[in-house]
Amino acid sequence: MNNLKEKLYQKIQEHRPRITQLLEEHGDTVIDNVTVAQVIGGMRGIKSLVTDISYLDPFEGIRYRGFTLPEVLAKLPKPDRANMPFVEGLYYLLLTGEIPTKEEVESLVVDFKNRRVVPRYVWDVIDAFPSNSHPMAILSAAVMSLERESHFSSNYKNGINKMDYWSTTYEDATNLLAKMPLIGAYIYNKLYHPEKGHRYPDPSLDLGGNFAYMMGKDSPYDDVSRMYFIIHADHESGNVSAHTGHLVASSLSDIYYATSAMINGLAGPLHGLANQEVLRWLQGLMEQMKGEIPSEEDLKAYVWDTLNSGQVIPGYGHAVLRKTDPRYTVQREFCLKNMPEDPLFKYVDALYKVVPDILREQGKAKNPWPNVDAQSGVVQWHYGVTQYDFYTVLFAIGRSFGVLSNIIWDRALGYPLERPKSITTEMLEKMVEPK
Ligand code: AMX
Repeated sequence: MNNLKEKLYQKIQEHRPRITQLLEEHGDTVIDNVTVAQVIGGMRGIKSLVTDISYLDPFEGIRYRGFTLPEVLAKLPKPDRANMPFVEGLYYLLLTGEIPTKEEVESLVVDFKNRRVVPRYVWDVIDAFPSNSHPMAILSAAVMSLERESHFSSNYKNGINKMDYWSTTYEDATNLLAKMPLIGAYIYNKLYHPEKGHRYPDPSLDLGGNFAYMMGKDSPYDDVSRMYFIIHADHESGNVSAHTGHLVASSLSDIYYATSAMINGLAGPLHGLANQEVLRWLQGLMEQMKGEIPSEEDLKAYVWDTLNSGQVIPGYGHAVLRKTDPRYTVQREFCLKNMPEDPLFKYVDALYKVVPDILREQGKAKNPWPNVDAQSGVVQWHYGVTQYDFYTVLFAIGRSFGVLSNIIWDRALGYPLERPKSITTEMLEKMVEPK
């Protein structure tokens, strides 16, 4: 076992009795009530999932294993001359709850490199897609094609012990995470730069650095990649992508099935696709302005036009958050430091000053503040990734770290098949009838 897997095993052994004790001593204790509005309204806020990987406070935003994003970015070891940490170190943190030393991360970086060879048939699957396919559809299929590599599935067929499910799941998850950036870069080059061809990985580089290299991007795009993958990694368990991954894996489908499914959920415009929607919306504004700098009145009119035509303002609002998303803030600070004069960034910043008031005045959105997606595309655009269909692929690579860490722990703690109860509308009506 490598040092991360050993440490993880130790943490699993320590954690298992806590779940057993909760179930045995408090299995019938009520911790939440459910309202009609929650049942009809997408189960908002019902406490019905457990995860220790991350927690989303409505006012503070996400914490990974108790650490805020600025703390994660400050504490995790960084490659030499980089300003953003190793993504591999984040995986260590998500799985164990501990900040790794630089030596521990460097050994994990080597492990990731050893796992990143992508079988030839995956490139064939990607190449078979028409060039006008959405990159998320291609990514999902590419991940799915790797299913035949699953150690969990082959061991399950041979009657593996339940207590060891986590171990083969760890192998599958780490193998897939090491390959995902290569698959993402291959899709990017195939769709948008077929003339340049495929770049082979650089054995000297960490995950983020190699992704930038394979995308054909110079520094600081390596740091952009590290930042991007880290801030998108997890947002507790109830969001569509994380929940889908957990749900599918709960039937003991292996992580290839579960990851492909979570990618499909992320591809919706209310979730991961919102970052491409933001760019499309900003472009619309820029076209309308014909190169002129918009006044505050122009911006307000554009926002109201969008709302009055029955559309949402992309990049604003959130199902749980009730403040500006710290993932927005991390990227804003990156922009202020590295690209303050970028025209799109200036638009985004100017909109930040008018959108929240307008959403409050309209009175529908429970959260008028920007979410992660209001900034993400702008950073990518600045560094030449202008094909905004691709942005959700970057989100998916990052999100896989959280989803897969969760699934490894689900297996370790023996969480069962997910099976909530549904009822009919008539039953609901009867339940609320005055007695
Ligand atoms: N612009 C306009 N209206 C908005 C809005 C926005 N940004 N956010 C919410 N609303 C509206 C909803 O459409 C809903 O209207 P309805 O009553 O007519 O159906 C009403 O406000 C109440 O919605 P809510 O409870 O505040 O939000 P929600 O939990 O139902 O949905 C979200 C959350 C993110 C889907 C929603 O805010 C939205 O559509 N935002 C724009 C898309 C976006 O940025 N998505 C990215 C989210 C982050 C992520 O997952 N990547």
